[in-house]
Amino acid sequence: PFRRLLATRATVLAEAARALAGAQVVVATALVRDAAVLAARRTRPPELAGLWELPGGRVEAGESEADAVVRECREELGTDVVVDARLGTDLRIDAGVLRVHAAHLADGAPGPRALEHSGLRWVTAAEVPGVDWVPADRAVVADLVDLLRP
Ligand code: DCP
Repeated sequence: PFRRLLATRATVLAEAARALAGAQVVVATALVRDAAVLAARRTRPPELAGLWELPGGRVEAGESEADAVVRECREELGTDVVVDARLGTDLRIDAGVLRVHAAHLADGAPGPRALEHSGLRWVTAAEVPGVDWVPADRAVVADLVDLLRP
């Protein structure tokens, strides 16, 4: 427990340092429904096209990470989500730092549609490791499996 506490504090400090350095934050959404998470197939850039991601995008100025998750899900999936807990730690990507947030569909919200992706699929815990994820998202596979386990 003590080593875990130290590791947790180191992670918090590293995140604070990156925030002070002004790294661009990109949010990704682990949208969960019926013990499955939504994977979305990217269309760009060429090196990521065809690979699957947790949908999301850049946090804009004056926006919280949760606001950005809600906005990106409206833009990309045409639906309303409620943001739950952070999942995993900061992931370094070329664009800055990627932070995953778990979420669920808001009451009465329509099912997601691929408005900006070339496909959507609901993935169970058993299927998560076999998905052809974009490199950054592959790092949260274990956390996704834990999240989806009953
Ligand atoms: N990214 C990722 N994994 C995700 C989501 C995003 O690795 N689950 C990466 C891919 C991009 C960067 O983050 O390099 C930004 O993502 P998007 O292109 O989806 O974000 P935006 O649409 O906000 O950016 P822009 O319109 O500027 O391309």
